Amino acid sequence: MKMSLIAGVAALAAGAVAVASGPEITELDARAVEAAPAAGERTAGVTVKRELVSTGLSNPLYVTHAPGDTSRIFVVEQRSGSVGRIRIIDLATDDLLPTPFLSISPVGTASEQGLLGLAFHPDYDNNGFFYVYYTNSAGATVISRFSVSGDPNVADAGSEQIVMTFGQPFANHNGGWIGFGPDGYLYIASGDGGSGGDPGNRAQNINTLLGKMLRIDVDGDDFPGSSTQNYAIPADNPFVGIAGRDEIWAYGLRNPWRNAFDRDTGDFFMADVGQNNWEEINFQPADSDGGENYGWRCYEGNAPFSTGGCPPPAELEFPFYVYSISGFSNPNCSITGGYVYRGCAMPNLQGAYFFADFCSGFIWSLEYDGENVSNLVDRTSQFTPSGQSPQQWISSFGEDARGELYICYLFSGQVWRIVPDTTCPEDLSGDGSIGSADLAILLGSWGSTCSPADFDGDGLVGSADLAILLGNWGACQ
Ligand SMILES: [Ca+2]
Ligand SMILES: [Ca+2]
Ligand SMILES: [Ca+2]
Ligand SMILES: [Ca+2]
Repeated sequence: MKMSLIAGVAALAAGAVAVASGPEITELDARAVEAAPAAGERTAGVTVKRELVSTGLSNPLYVTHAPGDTSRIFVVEQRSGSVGRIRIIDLATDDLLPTPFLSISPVGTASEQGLLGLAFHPDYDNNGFFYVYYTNSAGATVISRFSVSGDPNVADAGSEQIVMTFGQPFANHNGGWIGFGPDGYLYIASGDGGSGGDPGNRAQNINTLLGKMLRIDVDGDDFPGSSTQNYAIPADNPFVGIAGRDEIWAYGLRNPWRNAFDRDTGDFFMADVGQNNWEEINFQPADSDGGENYGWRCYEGNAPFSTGGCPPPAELEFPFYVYSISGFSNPNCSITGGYVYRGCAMPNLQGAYFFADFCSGFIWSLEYDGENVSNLVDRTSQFTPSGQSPQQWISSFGEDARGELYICYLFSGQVWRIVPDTTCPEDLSGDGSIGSADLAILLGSWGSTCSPADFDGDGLVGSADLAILLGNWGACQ
């Protein structure tokens, strides 16, 4: 009986889709859109909450996905003992697979050392290559390529090829984020080498790889005589042909802890951890030629830190957003950069850049268009159960293939998902009931692979979602 009902509903849907572009449906759709908040208030007006995805991880500090793979996310575990691991979560069930995708041992075990970054090759589907950033047992940075095995859920542990390695004078400020840009090149955040105050003045020194955003071409090898340098230099890197290391894309960074390209615009957001007073977010527009000096050790945020021998302020790129960590009982200590939301579940949240503070667990979002910050929202309470303190130790955000966002909590070993704060997800029009306006929206997105009308989360708007909507017809409960 139930099956025939669903089949009947599907047939109804198929018939309705044929007229989905007709005047009546279009009008309903337009009305539904008009009911949504105005563009300038969209992201600020959207409330979200978190949903537990997985627990029991060992110091999770990154979540990412393979290109186009909507079925899984990959979680980076910094270390358990001296073993750094990559774990897989099956998004159909949110189950954490018991067998790691990859284990790397030994990794450094002091301070901020361990497995810190992961990025899949843009052509992973065909070549099976992915890249990791870790500090080894000597504390040095290693960026390596591995390959997937015949089992898509297990990497070939023997496939390591070192791409690049460089020393780290101290155990902190290793950077560790890596990611492919829209240009197909691998970007690498290195950190200033550590201690405090950049005692070696490395971030401002264009002859060292520390304190930088690097940019390399992993598909070439400009160093055929070296087994530990397996990359090429993009010809348009800013220091090619002039003084300075050719790998450098931008400099003057202290410990850029989590960076992201806006997957829609290509703009680059770099969150740089401050020393004692200011946390900052830096911006690089998609059309940048690179070479920016983001100012560290000369400036912390917008405040002079140690300006001896520094270029004039006009030659520096200052952050577009800062917040204070100084002062008695200030709970904030260290920024954790996130992502510009471009997911499917919350269309009105498009364009909101999420970030957090590691120590306080505070979470904010804002919009930035390259000139102005708008719609800054402290979302901490949206992620905090009533009567509790904010959960601390946010080590990273992460993004799945659809653009939905995740939050990693380092010491509690948890990964959470950011989801719409609604008890009535079928009320697509937001008018408080489930009815014809919602049906029109669903039918208008029939077959879509990216829509809030995908209620069952299978990646497609279809008959199962229609059945859910019809089954809940009426007032939101
Ligand atoms: Ca080589
Ligand atoms: Ca050069
Ligand atoms: Ca409705
Ligand atoms: Ca669906």
